[in-house]
Amino acid sequence: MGDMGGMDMNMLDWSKAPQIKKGPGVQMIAPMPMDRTGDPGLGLESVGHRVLVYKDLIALDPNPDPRPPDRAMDIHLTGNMERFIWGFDGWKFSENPPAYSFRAGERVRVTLVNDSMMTHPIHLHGHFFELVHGPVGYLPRKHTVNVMPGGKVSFDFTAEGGDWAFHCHMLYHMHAGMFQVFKVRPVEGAAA
Ligand SMILES: [Cu+2]
Repeated sequence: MGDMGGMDMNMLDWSKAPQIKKGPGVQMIAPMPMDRTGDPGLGLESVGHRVLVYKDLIALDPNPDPRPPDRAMDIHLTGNMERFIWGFDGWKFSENPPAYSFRAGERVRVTLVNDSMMTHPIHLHGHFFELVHGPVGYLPRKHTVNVMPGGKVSFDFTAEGGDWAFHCHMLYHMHAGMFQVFKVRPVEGAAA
């Protein structure tokens, strides 16, 4: 019990991510999330042939908005495998979390941190975003990105006005709560 308690303490250090809502929907918080975009996917580590990885990608066309980000934010991919709860920052969508808010036209760097032991393909509607690696001006553009267990992925995007679904593309994770809204408003209505 003492040992287990110690392990739980180590895997659930809330100070690593103060924005996460505490509760049963969070089983662990990655103690040292790493950029794993150069790693082969799970199960492809020792297949005996070359495996393409995100770090191999380069955009064919110049990026349409090469501005550096105005601000940066982290979003944690959280879950509890035993209770089959999935979410973002400790919230299931059915708990009505506050939407992630943006101003139209702003350029934001989002870092996804995977606090679970599964890969999650995270999908944003209405946008292409640029993974933050590769030659400047030719960053790879995606609308979905796999985030490996204990991994983190950063992307930059230019917010387009509207309410946009943001969710894990494993639909049973989405239905279990891993869904949110990117709410993008004109500058005048930014406080709305
Ligand atoms: Cu998922």
